[in-house]
Amino acid sequence: MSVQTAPAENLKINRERLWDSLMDMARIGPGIAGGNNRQTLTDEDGEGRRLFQTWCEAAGMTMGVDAMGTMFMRREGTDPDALPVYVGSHLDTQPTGGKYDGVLGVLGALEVVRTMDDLGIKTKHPIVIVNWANEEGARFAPAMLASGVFAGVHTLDYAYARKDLDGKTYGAELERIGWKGDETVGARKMHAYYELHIEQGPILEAEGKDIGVVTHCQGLWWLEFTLTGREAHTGSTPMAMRVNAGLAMARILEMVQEVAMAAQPGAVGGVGQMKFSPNSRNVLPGSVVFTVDIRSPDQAKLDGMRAQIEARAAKICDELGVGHSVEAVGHFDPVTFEPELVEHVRTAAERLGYSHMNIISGAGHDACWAAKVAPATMVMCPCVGGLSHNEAEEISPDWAAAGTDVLLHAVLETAVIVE
Ligand code: HGY
Ligand code: MN
Ligand code: MN
Repeated sequence: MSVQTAPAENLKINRERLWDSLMDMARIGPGIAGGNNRQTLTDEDGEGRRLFQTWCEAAGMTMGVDAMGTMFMRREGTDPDALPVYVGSHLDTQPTGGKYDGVLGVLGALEVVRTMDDLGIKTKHPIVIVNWANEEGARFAPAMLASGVFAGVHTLDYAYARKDLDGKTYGAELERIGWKGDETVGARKMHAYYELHIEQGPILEAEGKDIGVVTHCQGLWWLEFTLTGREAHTGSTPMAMRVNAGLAMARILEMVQEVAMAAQPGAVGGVGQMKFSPNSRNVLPGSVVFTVDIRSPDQAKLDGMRAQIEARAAKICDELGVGHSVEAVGHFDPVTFEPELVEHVRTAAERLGYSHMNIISGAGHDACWAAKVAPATMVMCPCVGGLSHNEAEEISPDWAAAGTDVLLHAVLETAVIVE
């Protein structure tokens, strides 16, 4: 009989086993400065997937893989007809990524299942652990590509056609590493979705809190600008004769900073990737391609920044005689997570005696797309100095354990313990 009992406050995960699994995974696709370079659909990603599969199958779970390469590991519930509670994140990393971004959420979910197995805990709803493919969007834009297809935001054809900087497509690379599954993307229905993730910002550590109760996630635009100048000699071309796409890019970056600062509080804007062609020291660039990343939890502010940046960028380029085009290559509106699940996270932190505070996620996560198709929320733990997307990303074993303990309790509340 399924009863809605709350997990006991002394119910906790095996923190040593969790930390060992994080360190074991971190050995796959090592970076050059202590972090990871396990970019999506690389051989290293494939190796990490196989290790995760081995661990899950050793815990008696069965694997499904969809046509985007997302992995689903199922632990049976007592009611086979009940929709599963999904718990997950991503194993792919940035090229100079940390050991915990995404990985804590996937291996924290595995630790939840392992703890349930240790204690013989049965739940009405099955549990499914998810390793979403291509969350980072570093190699194939946009970020959260596979969860976006799952939520019906992108088509499979669009996703397969996405190219990396070497011109390789997502579809070809997925075939190459042998992780193109046969499941229809998005066919699975979720009872609920939870994601544990490091904050990737400084707030929780600065406030001395163990747990972030994530109520919302800020929205995002990725605006890819292509500026067209005229290739010319950097030495013999008089300044007045230049059609300088590099200068236009610099003025646009300065303008983005100004627009984001004027939109404070609660707005960010910047550029992480740019490409000069022909990228030769003594040739003025014929083409400059770069992506502006702007975000805000406030819809009007987010869209207002986009409109202002596009209008002012056009003016900057016209003044310099530089051609320009802009394409939105990534977008999601601000997300409000499911209040009932948010409350499960909050009461779990209180039951376990962990300090906590409400927080809005600054980074995007697969939970943002999961929230379009199911009740969803997140649990966050601090990270040292708020640093992430950097090989020096660090968390404490205490923070990892606290976040996973809360995840365990919230998942059990939703999956319903069966005595
Ligand atoms: O871009 C993001 O917010 C996430 O790290 N993919
Ligand atoms: Mn992440
Ligand atoms: Mn990330």
